[in-house]
Amino acid sequence: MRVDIVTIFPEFFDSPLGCSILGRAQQAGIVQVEHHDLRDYTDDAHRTVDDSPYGGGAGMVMKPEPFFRACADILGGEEAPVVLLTPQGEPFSQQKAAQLAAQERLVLLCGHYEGVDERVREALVTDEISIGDYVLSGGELAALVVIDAVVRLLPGAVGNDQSPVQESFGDGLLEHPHYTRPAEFEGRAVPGVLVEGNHERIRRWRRKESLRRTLQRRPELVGRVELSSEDHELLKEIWQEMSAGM
Ligand code: 9D3
Repeated sequence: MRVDIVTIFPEFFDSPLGCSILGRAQQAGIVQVEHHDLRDYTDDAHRTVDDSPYGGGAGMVMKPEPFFRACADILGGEEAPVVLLTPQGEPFSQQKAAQLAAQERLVLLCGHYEGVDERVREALVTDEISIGDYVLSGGELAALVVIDAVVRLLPGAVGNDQSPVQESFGDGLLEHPHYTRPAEFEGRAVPGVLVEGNHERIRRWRRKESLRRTLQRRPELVGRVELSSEDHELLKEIWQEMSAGM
C-alpha cells in the first residue's frame, strides 16, 4: 500500500512513522508512506495556504488551489480514496480501517484553521473522517491514528501470532482482564481458574469477563454482537451476580 499525506507540518510525521509497527512495515515494504508540504503547491512568494472566509467572520479557511495541485501531482491521473481529516467527518471505526486497508493507495488531507474550502470536499475528497468528539489543533494526529489502524491490518504488518481481527473490536467485545507472574502481588492473587490449567474453564471465564467488561463500560457494543447461547448463559450469570452485589 502507498499512503500520501498532505500537510502544512510535514515534520510532524517523521518520528511516529519511523517507530514500532509503522516503521517495521515500511522497512519490510508492506507500506510506503510519503508526506507532502502543502506550501510546495502554492504559487505566491509567501506560500499562502489560507485566506479569510467569504461572508466574513473570525478565523481562516484553507484555500482550494494548493490541495488541487497536490492531489493532481500525487495521483497523476490514478484513482484512489482521498480522505479529509475533519471534525465533521464520519466517526472512525475498525470497520472503516478495514475498508481503507483494502485499497492500494490512500491520500490523506490534513485540515487546519476553521476548515477547508468546500470545493475541496466537493471535487477532491471521497471520505471525511473524524477520530472522535474532541477538539484537536489539526488533522495531523488524526491522520496518524488512521494510518496506524490501517497499516496493522495489512498482511505481515503485525509480527504477532494472533491475527489483528482477533483483538478488541475485531469480535466486537472488549477484552477480558490479563495477568502474568507473580501469582500474588501486594496481596492481590491471580484468579484461580487461570492458574489451574483447565482450558475449557479458562475459555469460558475469559468470555464471561469480556462480556462483563463490555456490559459495564460499553453497553452499546453488546447489542451489536452476535451472542451465542453460551453468551446468554454467561450474561444471565453476570446479571445474577450483579443483583446479588457480588
Ligand atoms: C470552532 C469550530 N471548530 C470545529 C469543532 C473548528 C475546528 C476545530 C479544530 C476546526 C478544525 C479543528 C482541527 N481538527 C481537525 O482538523 C480534526 C479533528 C478533531 O479536531 N477532532 C477529531 N477528529 C479530527 S480529524 C481532524
